[in-house]
Amino acid sequence: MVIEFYHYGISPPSRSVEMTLKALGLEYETKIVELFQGEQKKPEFLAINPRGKVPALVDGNLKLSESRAIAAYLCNKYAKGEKQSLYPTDPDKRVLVDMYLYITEWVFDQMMEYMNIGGIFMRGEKQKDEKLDVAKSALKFLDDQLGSRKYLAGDTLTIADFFGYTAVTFLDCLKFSGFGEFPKLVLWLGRMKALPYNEAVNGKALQDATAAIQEKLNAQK
Ligand SMILES: N[C@@H](CCC(=O)N[C@@H](CS)C(=O)NCC(=O)O)C(=O)O
Repeated sequence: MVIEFYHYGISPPSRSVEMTLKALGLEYETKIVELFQGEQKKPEFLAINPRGKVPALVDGNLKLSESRAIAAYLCNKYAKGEKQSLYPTDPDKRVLVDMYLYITEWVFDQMMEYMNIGGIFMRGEKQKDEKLDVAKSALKFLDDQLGSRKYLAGDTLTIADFFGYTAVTFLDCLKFSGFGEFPKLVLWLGRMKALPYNEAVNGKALQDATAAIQEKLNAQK
């Protein structure tokens, strides 16, 4: 039975799960949940995720939500050989990935505090410029943590990188131009952009998100 992936392109956690699906080379069927039409609160979707949020995933009898749990599950169940490094089985390595899975949730929250996506879409507001420092403090934290490492949890790509990447690049929707202050972060972003599935997962999705957000912001000028 094929994996069903409940997705909405603008959603960074959804795209992190999709990066995991692609990195593992899994087949899946995408089911778009139109968030702005409220499809996530309809009974059909609530039967899959009672919290009414994307992403969600159905694999056989399992109905899964929470993006980080889904990405970890996919690796636990399907990663073979070299792909196991995406979520290593060695406890000493895995704990570093888990650590960054939690940290990237905080990073995402910091981005959202500044970006004010709900306010832009629902209440005709703008991003919260007074919170730019909040977003930048998370970028600085990642820049410091990366140091001379290639990826967040070491020199090997892991699922934690997917979550960090989609959180940080969400800033592109506001045409954020301050990445230059964080040179190690820029190098890491370059590595992530070069992944063979990056464009398929994030390219058009980020462009569409940018267009939708900019349209809302321009309408307020
Ligand atoms: N902690 C959850 C967060 C999921 C989440 O907040 N999804 C948002 C999109 S990014 C959503 O579905 N929002 C619609 C709603 O809350 O009605 C995860 O990582 O999966």
